[in-house]
Amino acid sequence: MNKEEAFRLYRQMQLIRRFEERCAQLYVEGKIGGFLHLYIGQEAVGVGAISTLRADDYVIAYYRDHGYSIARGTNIKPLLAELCGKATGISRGKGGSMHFYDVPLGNFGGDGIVAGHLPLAAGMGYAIRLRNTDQVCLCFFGDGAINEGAFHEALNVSALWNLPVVYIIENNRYGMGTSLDRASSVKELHQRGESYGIPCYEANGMDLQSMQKAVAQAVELARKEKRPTLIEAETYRYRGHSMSDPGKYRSKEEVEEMMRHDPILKFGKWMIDNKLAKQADLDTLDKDVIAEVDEAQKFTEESPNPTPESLYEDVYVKTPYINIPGVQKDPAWRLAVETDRVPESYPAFVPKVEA
Ligand SMILES: Cc1ncc(C[n+]2csc(CCOP(=O)(O)OP(=O)(O)O)c2C)c(N)n1
Ligand SMILES: [Mg+2]
Repeated sequence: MNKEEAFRLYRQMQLIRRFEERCAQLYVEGKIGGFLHLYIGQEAVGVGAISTLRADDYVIAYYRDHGYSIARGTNIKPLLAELCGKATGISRGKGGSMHFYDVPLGNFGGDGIVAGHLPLAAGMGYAIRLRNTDQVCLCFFGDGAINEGAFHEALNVSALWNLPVVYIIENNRYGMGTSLDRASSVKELHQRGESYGIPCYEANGMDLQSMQKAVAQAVELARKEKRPTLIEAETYRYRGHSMSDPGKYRSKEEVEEMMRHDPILKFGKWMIDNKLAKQADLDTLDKDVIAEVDEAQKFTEESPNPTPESLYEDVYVKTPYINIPGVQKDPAWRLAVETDRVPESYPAFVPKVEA
């Protein structure tokens, strides 16, 4: 790895860390509502994996999704604005923490249903086959997803139809609060791929280069031979499952021990040992990253809230079918009824509008 690439990846990991720390602060201040799942501790998985992709490849992920967007190159301004429910957010303030999307960058977002997006990843792999391109889809999920039926269905069909999808388990040892030891009969999670005849690799998710090596092999296999792969990345989350989790299911000592293997410190040390950087360079970079997060916060604070009208936009169920008592009195609803287009195939429906 050359110096420029090392700095680029180090910066991405550090930006994720500082972004997430700021999110935690804004959540405590009541500026971020809803769920908030932080990626602190797991940065090397997303950054290492995504660094092996081409610009036209696809990413799809679960709800702990902030890191992938940053690694894919989305500016953090619309990301922070999304978390604060602002109209300038990446999903117009309506998705929040679990739904960062950036389709022009090939990022098909985070999904709140555990394993719900694995069949979607298989579908994306199928679309690649139909179009006959050599793109690849990376699909990230937690260790909690591997006992869901959707995991098995997606892996089976991916093997059967030769779909170019790389499935990456982020094994951080816990689901919401249940340890993997209590939830999984097989502890070596990558072995699950063997039941479907899928090549499987293990990677150290606390080590950026270990991630790159494993995912690069899998991406090559997907691109050249249209074969799926299952990768298990061993990692750890430092914070609770979400902001409301006091983390009573694990000891302080365990968390402290894992923090000694911090992926950012490890990669920084590697850069210094290999004369790619001095500590002072990394300190300057950190200041620069914090300034970028400050800017994003300023942008967010100055951004408008979504308008009431926008409640009726971006929804599948067209407005006449939204049946909220008294909604007809809302001028925004009336406007939406006048302008919204209901597909002709829908049964005729005349909303009752009170005079
Ligand atoms: C189908 C389904 N079941 C249950 C939940 C509730 N739930 C949300 S996150 C979670 C734990 C998932 O843990 P894991 O996959 O290991 O991801 P991690 O949070 O550790 O990154 C559960 C059970 C859900 N969102 N979807
Ligand atoms: Mg987990």
